[in-house]
Amino acid sequence: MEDSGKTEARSSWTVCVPICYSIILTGSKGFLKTLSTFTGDLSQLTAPSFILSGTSLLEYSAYWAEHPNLFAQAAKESDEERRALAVLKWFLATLKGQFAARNETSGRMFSEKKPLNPVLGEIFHGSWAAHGDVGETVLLAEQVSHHPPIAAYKIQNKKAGVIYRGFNGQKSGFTGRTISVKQVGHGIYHLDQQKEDYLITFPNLRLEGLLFMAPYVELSGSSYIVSSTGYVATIDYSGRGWLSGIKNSFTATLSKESGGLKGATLHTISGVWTGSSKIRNEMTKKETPFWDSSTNAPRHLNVEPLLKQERYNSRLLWEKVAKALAAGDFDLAGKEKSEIENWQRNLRKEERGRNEPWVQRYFEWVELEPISSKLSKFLPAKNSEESSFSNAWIPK
Ligand code: HCR
Repeated sequence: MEDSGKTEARSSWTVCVPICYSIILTGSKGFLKTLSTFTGDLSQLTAPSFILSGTSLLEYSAYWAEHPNLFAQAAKESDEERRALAVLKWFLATLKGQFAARNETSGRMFSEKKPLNPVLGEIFHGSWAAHGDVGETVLLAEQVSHHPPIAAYKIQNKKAGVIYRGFNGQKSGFTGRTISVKQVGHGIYHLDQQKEDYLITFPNLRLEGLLFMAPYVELSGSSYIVSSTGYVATIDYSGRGWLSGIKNSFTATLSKESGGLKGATLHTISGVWTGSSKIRNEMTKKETPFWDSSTNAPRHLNVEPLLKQERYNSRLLWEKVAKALAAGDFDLAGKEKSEIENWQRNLRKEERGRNEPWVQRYFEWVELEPISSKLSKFLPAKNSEESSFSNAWIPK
């Protein structure tokens, strides 16, 4: 009996491996051709069916609060420096979800997938239940632009008096081997009681593994968290690098800006954002563990049942496409997707005919946003010049 099981297993491997590889190779040939003509708009990139995800990109805003206790922690700290460190820890803890978790859950071969491109006005609502002394955390995200794709979001923990709002788009280019993605937008983390704000900038990323049809994300460059109390956190990312780099490593420093000058480094945090990191107090030289992504699982996000959702809610909107993709019925997925796209195209046409452009429901575009423009002057010159921090999508 045992033997026949083995033979069966062996024969299914011998059949599956060449078939799987030929599917991948055939797919990859066309895909590589598509990549060579890539215009820079990721949402328009045609990817092979087996790397299509049934999740809308709008849902990614939930990664910001997968650790609700860290999201609310700064509000509980009694001094400014500890609050700045708490915000930095929360930010670092979001990275694994945002940039690596999908690879780990979907296996080696079918790693990062292409998310669904949200429609204009799409809404994603979710919440994390209260636990311990951490109150409920609520997320509201809206797709505020379709061309180019831009998502705006607000995450709030009323009990702690914490609100995070941000907006996010992407600019990308193909370098011949990788797709480089510059994240456009920024976030503001606000503490009600302390009346403090933290400007958060986003890291750039590279999509690697494209030639092997197993895309994964690597972060590069630096991102910053600038506080209205003068603390500045600089996070430097390095990918695997072909010499000695460790995958997903980073070094972050916290200093206090004074009189327009960057102060001495107070703390250095280093490690791997998908794993563990440690913090060194630069005054005492003492090192202690900081955060471990591999032992702190994200908390469950609650989303209203489909029956209660409105047409524009992500899960209901994409339900049929997601189901077809999950069942491997790519023709049906394509048909359902086209139906949504055509519906949207007609809506835009009608709006143009009536000369009544779409009005966003929960967010508005402001040309002069006092908080981020004030804080951005503490960013390193190159960074503050590159993007405008005075424009933002903010909650209405
Ligand atoms: C690049 C990406 C879409 C954008 C995703 C963003 C930048 C969106 C905002 C979130 O806050 C953070 C974030 C995390 C994701 O890692 C990043 C996605 C990774 C892949 C996806 C591409 C559009 C996928 C293309 C895959 C093709 C080439 C096969």
